[in-house]
Amino acid sequence: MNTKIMGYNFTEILTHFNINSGVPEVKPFGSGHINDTFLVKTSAENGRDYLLQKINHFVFKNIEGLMNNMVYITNHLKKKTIEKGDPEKEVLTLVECDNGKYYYEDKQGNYWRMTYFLRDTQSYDLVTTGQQAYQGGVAFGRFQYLLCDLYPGVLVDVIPDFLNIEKRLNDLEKAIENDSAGRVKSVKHQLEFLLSRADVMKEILVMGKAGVLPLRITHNDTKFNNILLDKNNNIQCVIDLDTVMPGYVAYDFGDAIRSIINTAVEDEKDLDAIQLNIPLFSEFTKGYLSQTISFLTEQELKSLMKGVMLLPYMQAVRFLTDYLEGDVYYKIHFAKHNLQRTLAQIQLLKMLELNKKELTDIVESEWLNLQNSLSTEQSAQL
Ligand code: ADP
Ligand code: GN1
Ligand code: MG
Repeated sequence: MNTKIMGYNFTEILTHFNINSGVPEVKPFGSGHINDTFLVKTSAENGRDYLLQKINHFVFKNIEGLMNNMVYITNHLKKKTIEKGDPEKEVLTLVECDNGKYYYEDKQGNYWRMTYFLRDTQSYDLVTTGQQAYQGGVAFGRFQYLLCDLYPGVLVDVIPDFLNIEKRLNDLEKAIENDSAGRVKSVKHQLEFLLSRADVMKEILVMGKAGVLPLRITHNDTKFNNILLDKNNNIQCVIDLDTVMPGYVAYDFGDAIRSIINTAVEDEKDLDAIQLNIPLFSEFTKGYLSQTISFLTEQELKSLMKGVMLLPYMQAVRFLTDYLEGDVYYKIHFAKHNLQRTLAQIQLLKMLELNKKELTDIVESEWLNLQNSLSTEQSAQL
């Protein structure tokens, strides 16, 4: 077994998880920006494979709270899935450790957790087909639906104010003031662009604080690569549950659209390649509303487009803050990676601003279509 990758002693780490692994092969996996993920391929006959993750405890300061959330959520989802589906395929399964917990702290103070690896699944950084987009909508809509009977306060706020734009803008202001990496003067235009939109981007927060939008349990990291599709490109499982906590539905809708509607990747260098794939927007919306129509309020429906504008904006603010702070939060793969990510998100926002009316009309018409077909179904049953 390749016991040492990146300096971690996997032989030791794996002994603490309740698995029958034979002599496993461990290799880095996935393209996330925060945690370190490894595929553990076992040599046991017909053995299960596992996904081992080192949780980034600089980002997630309350590991116990985070893991309690994850256990709570996966148990709830499994209970809800058991009647009609296969909980082991459709919901992440955590592996217990020899300390009775679902995470292990190694001697270096790193935190590890493990889930069953879901075979024959695929995650995508870029969405290309209407079916994928529709299934993404079903996945995140159903996720919210299955959790909407829970009181949001049962979960710990794993990162307080995670998607609070006011807080993110304050962080940006502090980064400008400190200018610790000496980069502020090189991003004057980007700062102007972002700061000029600060007020309008606070609308969801204002509506939430006023009680117009209900707090629900939301995923809060609905990038498309946080769902697994099966061989036929149908939804199998929503993953990356670290940030599941109280939030507004528009956050999940907006962040998913951010990764679906863009014809290019999140950090695209060629800004002309960043165009909108509007048919994918319609498909995602159709799938999302099909699962959420039973509980979404009218105000929540109206807030969805605000989320579509807010999430690329917030991401640009976060990437730029990290760039100004000297790249301390997101993993980067080259020197100006956070700047390139910022530019790409700003470009995406510009495209969304140009097409806002068309997108707003689509949300409305998909909603009406769905309501019409539901009432036709109901009258046919009478
Ligand atoms: P990160 O926080 O680093 O984004 P994720 O939990 O999203 O970590 O996992 C990274 C990648 O690993 C995912 O995009 C997906 O491709 C893959 N993955 C995660 N969990 C599983 C699983 N249980 N089975 C199969 N693949 C998985
Ligand atoms: C991070 O871990 P990953 O790559 O799924 C980040 C998200 C951002 C995303 C941008 C805890 O998600 O909030 O939207 O990068 N996660 C955290 O790609 O900050
Ligand atoms: Mg992820």
